[in-house]
Amino acid sequence: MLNKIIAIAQEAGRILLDTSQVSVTAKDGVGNFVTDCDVRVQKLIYARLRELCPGASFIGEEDARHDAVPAGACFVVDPIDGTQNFINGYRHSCVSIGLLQDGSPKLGVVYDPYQDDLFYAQRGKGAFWNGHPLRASEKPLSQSVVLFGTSSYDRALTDLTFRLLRAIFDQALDLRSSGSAALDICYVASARCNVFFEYHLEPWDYCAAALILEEAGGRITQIGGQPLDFLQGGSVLAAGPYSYGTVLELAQNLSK
Ligand code: 2AM
Ligand code: CA
Repeated sequence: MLNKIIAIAQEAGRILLDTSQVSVTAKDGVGNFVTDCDVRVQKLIYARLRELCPGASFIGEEDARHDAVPAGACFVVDPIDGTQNFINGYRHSCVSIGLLQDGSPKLGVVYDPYQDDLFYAQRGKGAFWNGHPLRASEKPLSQSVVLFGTSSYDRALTDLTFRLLRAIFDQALDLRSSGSAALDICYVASARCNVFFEYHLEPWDYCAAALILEEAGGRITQIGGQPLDFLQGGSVLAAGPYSYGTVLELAQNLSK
């Protein structure tokens, strides 16, 4: 099953690499776009996953919302995470395929075709990058490089985002912002960076990467410490085990 899902993510990733002309449609919010390629790649992934696992449900960016996380097997798919990067030719986007079993993540595959970076995990079996085991960084916040997303499509979150960012920056080494939440979380899982946060994301942005980070020994919750929401989406705080608590406390102090 894992190898077949990896092959599907790689097939989808090749389409990102081979696509130079994209037609862009605006969605709700500032800078929220979908391309014809997102739609085409999602259709391909769904068709392949249906062949592999008939009867599975799907949660994805272009689908109608469910009332509850479906029971049984449910794929949570982002055909292109980092759509703005993709539109601009920034070459930092990925395909993300998560699998929930009765609402709990069982498998995650994130593939960046530009770097040929393949991140994957199965619950209880560890996390891997291109075949090598992953371990999240054990550095404290004072030795951390911190990734963040701005939730740019919802400007009501801007003030909160930048207040937390300032509080973190004062205690950390440096900041980065990449435009792909799924890759950001995988970068935390592989200790390329140490912390990621964003005040609003959708389940397909983080479902697969969340399991990869947990299997690499990292922590991932909402910014208030609540478990991730795989139905509605919400905020995300992802970190290594020794920086997670410090950032959680900084976020809690902001809302006092
Ligand atoms: P996308 O590229 O699939 O749109 C940027 O930090 C992150 O925010 C990306 O992972 C991006 O996913 C995500 N994002 C963009 N628009 C969003 C929206 N309307 N709701 C939630 N997440 C979004
Ligand atoms: Ca996304």
